[in-house]
Amino acid sequence: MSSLTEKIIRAHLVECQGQTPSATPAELTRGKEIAIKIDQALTQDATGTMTFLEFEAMDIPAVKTDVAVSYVDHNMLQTDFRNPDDHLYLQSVAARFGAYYSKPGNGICHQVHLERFSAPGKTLLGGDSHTPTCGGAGMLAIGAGGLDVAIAMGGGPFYFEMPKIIGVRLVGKLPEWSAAKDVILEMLKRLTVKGGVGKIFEYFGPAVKTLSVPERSTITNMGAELGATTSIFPSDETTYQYLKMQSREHLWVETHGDERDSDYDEIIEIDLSKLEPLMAKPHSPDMVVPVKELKGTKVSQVIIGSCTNSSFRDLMTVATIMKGKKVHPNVSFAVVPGSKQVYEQIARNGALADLISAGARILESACGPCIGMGQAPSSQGVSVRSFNRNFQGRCGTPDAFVYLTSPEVCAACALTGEITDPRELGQVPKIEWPERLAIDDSMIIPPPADKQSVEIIRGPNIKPLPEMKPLENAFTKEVLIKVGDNVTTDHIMPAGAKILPLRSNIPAISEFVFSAVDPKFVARAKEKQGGIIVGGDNYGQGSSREHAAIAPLYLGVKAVITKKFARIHKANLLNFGILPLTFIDPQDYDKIEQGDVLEIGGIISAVNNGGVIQVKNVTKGYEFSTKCDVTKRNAEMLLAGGLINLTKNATKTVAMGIGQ
Ligand code: MIC
Ligand code: SF4
Repeated sequence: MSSLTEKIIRAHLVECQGQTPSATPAELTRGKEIAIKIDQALTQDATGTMTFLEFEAMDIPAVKTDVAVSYVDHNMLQTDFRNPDDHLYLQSVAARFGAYYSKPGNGICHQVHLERFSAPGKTLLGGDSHTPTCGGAGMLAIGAGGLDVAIAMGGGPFYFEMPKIIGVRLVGKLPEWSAAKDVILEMLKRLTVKGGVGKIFEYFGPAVKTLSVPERSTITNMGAELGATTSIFPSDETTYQYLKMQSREHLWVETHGDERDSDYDEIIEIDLSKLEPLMAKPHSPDMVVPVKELKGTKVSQVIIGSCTNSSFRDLMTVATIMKGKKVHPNVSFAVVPGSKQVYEQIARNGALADLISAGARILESACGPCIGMGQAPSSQGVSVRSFNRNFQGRCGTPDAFVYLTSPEVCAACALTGEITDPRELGQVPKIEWPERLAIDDSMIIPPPADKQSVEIIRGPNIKPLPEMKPLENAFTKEVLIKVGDNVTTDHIMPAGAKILPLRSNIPAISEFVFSAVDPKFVARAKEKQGGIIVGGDNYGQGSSREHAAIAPLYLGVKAVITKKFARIHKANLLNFGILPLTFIDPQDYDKIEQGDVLEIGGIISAVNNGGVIQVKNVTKGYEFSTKCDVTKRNAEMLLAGGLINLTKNATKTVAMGIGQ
């Protein structure tokens, strides 16, 4: 008897606290390291070029997961040679090593993966924080740094700390005009952006059957904003119908937990019938309030899209609301279909014409405005989006105000030009689902039979990884920057139309580290020849981008001291040999200032023993204690200067766990 999460983990368990699991069921102690076998891997272009460069460095002839897909969906503007260079590299490297290649235009990785590859009961590791989207189809789907994905593609297991399993019991039924988005916004309201750190949310209960798979996926997708390791739904009759519609019903298996309260570390209950339309205010996904509280706020832009809400269900809902009506004159209204499949369907059934006629600007199927690739709002503009992240500046306009909400609320705002509760619109749209779709996978290129003969194409935008040095036992360095709680990887290493195309070029992208937070950071880091970053709680939340570790490393950052790290970012720091330290007494955070010189010694033995490291604040003349909370495996790679260095040693495959 156990939760669904534990069942899937046990079926994939490769290592538990350093031991190979034996016939007796292993104790899945919360917070202790486990390793699981990965069945499927996904990459996307913005993190994927690094991932494949790392994969190449491993000298493994072909990917070993059952399925590996290289998607192109982030860097699509092609304003110069950089993006197309990346695309060519990704297409050729996927063919060379046996991964599928999803061409630009085929859609957002998570939406396409859900449609075409998701398989209940299987594990998926993706180089993108919203990989849990496929949890809506009963997969244990986890986002990770690119190097961890490269290792999984090479057949190595994925190591992580066993999270707590939180059961989310859903009861009741969503009222008219409330949506799955309101379920996850309610979770964010209750738990905040750090409430899911070290946790997996497992949804269960009588209301699960009232939600379609894309609706479930909206919820699991945005579990990333809670900081959760992942979120998962059971696989049931609804999952079967979804897979049947995709002509993939042969992959269906029924999966569920035993739904006893004792199977979970904690239970949260949400009565769907009590949920009203909700909205997250600027500049954090947990600033959630009822839409009616914001009624009347003038809106200049509305966008439907992103991996959270761009499914057939979402676009049909919006098209049905907009049919025969016109977008408000002061609103720029954009629609970004999540995949070619969705786009083609709404084109064939006429819904696209309804959207165009209403005044929508239709964009190609991609991440687009969600990651600041176009459609930046005007100065101080108010943008209402069906997306998942509204960190300040992410949209491309630093002083714009981005609100996150359901497609229903977006449509209502587009029509009225102000924040509007959709319940004012009257009759709720009814969506007809096709029983089966005409499937066209022509934009997913399978690997060729003669992989070995494929030549990998490397344009000038593809630069090799910088060299990493073994960890020093002691150093004295300045605090280059001190930041507060919930700092995101978008703050550390921004994206957007100007910076995203540099993802394959670490020297070039490192010029933008912390650029929106402190434009002088890079010059200071160079002048001081590196230093230390001090952060608050949940440091490094958000995106999985490794660049938030590699680019600071390139600038000479040796240690990051925080109150607490977000999961993926800490793993990325370890993978690239930056020392992650946490304050033992959080009050020591308050005493440090930017510019303080810190002396850190006795590092090697402390890292080896998972111990305490004393830090001397030379400027202010006091000492404080920090903890380097790492496993034996982490310690080895930290000392070697990161996982790539470790694997360059003779013990290559053993260090990665590949072939075990
Ligand atoms: C995001 O939504 O922030 C991204 C862009 O998809 C990132 C990945 C990246 O930085 O390339 C993510 O969520 O991991
Ligand atoms: Fe793309 Fe936005 Fe989803 Fe990230 S959150 S994968 S940028 S659509």
